[in-house]
Amino acid sequence: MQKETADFGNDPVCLGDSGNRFSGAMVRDMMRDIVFLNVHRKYLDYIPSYGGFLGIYILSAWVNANGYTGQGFAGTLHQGRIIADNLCLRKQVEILGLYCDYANVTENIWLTRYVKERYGIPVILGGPQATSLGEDFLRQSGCDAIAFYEGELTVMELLNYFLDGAGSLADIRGIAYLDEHGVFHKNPLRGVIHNLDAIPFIDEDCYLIPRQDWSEISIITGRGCPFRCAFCHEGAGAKAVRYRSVDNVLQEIELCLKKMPPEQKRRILFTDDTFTLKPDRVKEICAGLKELRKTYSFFWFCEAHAGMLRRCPEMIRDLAEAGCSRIQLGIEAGTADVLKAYRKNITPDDIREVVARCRDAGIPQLFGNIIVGGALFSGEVFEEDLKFGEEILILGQGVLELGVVSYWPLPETELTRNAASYGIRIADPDFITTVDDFPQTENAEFDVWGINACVQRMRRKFNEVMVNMLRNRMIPEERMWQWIDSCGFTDLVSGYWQEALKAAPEVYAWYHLRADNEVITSDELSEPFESSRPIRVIGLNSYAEYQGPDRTMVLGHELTDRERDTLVLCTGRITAGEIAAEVNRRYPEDPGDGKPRPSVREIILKLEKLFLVAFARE
Ligand code: B12
Ligand code: SF4
Repeated sequence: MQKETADFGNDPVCLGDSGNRFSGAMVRDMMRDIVFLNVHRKYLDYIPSYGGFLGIYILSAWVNANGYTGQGFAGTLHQGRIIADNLCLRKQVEILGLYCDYANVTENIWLTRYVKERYGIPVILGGPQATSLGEDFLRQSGCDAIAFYEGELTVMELLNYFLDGAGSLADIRGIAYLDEHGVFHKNPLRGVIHNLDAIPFIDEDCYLIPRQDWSEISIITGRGCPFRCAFCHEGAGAKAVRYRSVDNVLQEIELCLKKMPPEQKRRILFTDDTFTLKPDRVKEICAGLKELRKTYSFFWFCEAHAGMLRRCPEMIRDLAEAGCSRIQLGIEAGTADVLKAYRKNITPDDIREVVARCRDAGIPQLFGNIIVGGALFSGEVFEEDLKFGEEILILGQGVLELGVVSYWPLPETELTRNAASYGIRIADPDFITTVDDFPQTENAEFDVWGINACVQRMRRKFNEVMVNMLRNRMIPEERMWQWIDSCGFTDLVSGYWQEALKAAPEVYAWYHLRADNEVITSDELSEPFESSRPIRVIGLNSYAEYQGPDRTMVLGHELTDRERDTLVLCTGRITAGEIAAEVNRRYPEDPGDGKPRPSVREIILKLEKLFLVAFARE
């Protein structure tokens, strides 16, 4: 029962600030048995929104379908605290259920203590990180029970116990708790749910705060993973793979599509680790998505195992034909030895082939991470990874982007358990020093700062490779058109390529002006070259620096004085013929240094090749 209460009648309680700030008044005014919170501190001015936080909403849907009422909320710890106050003061919740992953253990300890001390309601906790928590966590937080692995069945028994006094904690499988004498108990685990179709769909009632944005939905079509990757939580606690039926998945998608406002770009994210495990099933889902795309426009994204795509390349075609916009691929490393140590069941050649095949099939975006500071990491491995990353970026021709992450030693994984045999020393077992921004491992060659420097170097290098690809026209024109429409970037340009385009402003401006129909290329001129009006596409006051005779730097290009003056005259106000006359008037003499002197026409074409100049469309 709640210890402190306050009677606020039916008026909404606003414990937060007004305006755009988060306010408890947004919480639906109703009673519910359990509220699931997935909260993280807002670190680095960022909070992830991708992925749907399905666990807490699926649990809500499950309890709602089974005689209790439950709702979920994902956000910041601060918001979670406001919600807890709001609900507890108004007696609108009986139990709090917290989601815990590697990144929010201390937050959950704090929140549990806060709620227990102030309001005394039961607090239970589950989620991927729960498996590694036990007695210490229970004592530190005052949490009433930790639930391991899948939560649906366990949560029902916990609700029966806490709300209706039915059964006893000792009989609930898959939990740990302290009994009334403070003695720790860990009960036997329970089996997994086999019939995933029995799990109801998430609907509006599952949201504590009515969902404003229906433009993006996440769907998970199966659970478990047959692989045993040495760094992965799933790999460690691998569960039998189970699938929802294709009909069940498509039915949920269609229901969501109906809710999603057609004027917004609709996105569907498949969050399964194992979406591409069964080619026939992928084919069926793709056929269903193709059918749905006849009625609804939407983008969709999925995760894929490179080994599966390599073995069954027809899946890539199926995904592409069904309009898959982005595939997240487990790349992780660029050497066979490291991939083997990770038990990825793939080779660098598999990755190369999959990247090329996805590119050729027309998948617009591929994403993969390279892990720095993981298994067998050394200076040599780092150099190999750099080379491999550069190679596949070039191979991808703009389709692929690579994230660079430092290795996170997730608990219970093979790599964490046997870190030393992979050459890893875990620098901070308590995970205090990172908010997703700082390495947690060291090895014989690098301390954490050395690993940090490697992460930075690799990120810079990949950005540099991408910028060079843009400047050297290594991205097919059609892709550039897909990326840049007349209003700016389209949805089809990924974040890292956007960054690269920002670092090559002349390339962006050149394509943007062309997309806007303002300029054309020299190949498209219908009039004689001399009558064209060359026009520069970037501002000299931002990007040109005079460094002395015959050396003016423009975006990394060194221009001679004739080239520089030509660029200055390219404003679209005078023709190429007039520019040539003026430049030749200023530089009548051949310097006689024995080098062939380019004509002004050649200079203009060179400036065009460097993306500095285009031609005004009359
Ligand atoms: C989509 C996704 C994301 C999304 C959405 C996150 C989310 N929480 O849903 C985003 C991109 C935000 C994300 C971020 C991170 N993720 Co992530 N993510 C996933 C992914 C691929 C799918 C999640 C999902 O939808 N699962 C399906 C649902 C049904 O399962 P569930 O959420 O685990 O919930 C079930 C149980 O855990 C339990 N349960 C959950 N909560 C509760 C609460 C109570 C009270 C009870 C009783 C039970 C219970 O019951 C649920 C139903 O059975 C998983 C892999 C996976 N297969 O789960 C990784 C995974 C959860 N992510 C992981 C990690 C490490 C992270 C990050 C910490 C890493 C990082 N640096 O980015 C961040 C966390 C940042 C943050 N602030 O949230 C790890 C977690 C490992 C661990 N020990 O913590 C996983 C398991 C990946 C892996 N294989 O290693 N992730
Ligand atoms: S990394 Fe992916 S494939 Fe490997 S065990 Fe984890 S979920 Fe499975």
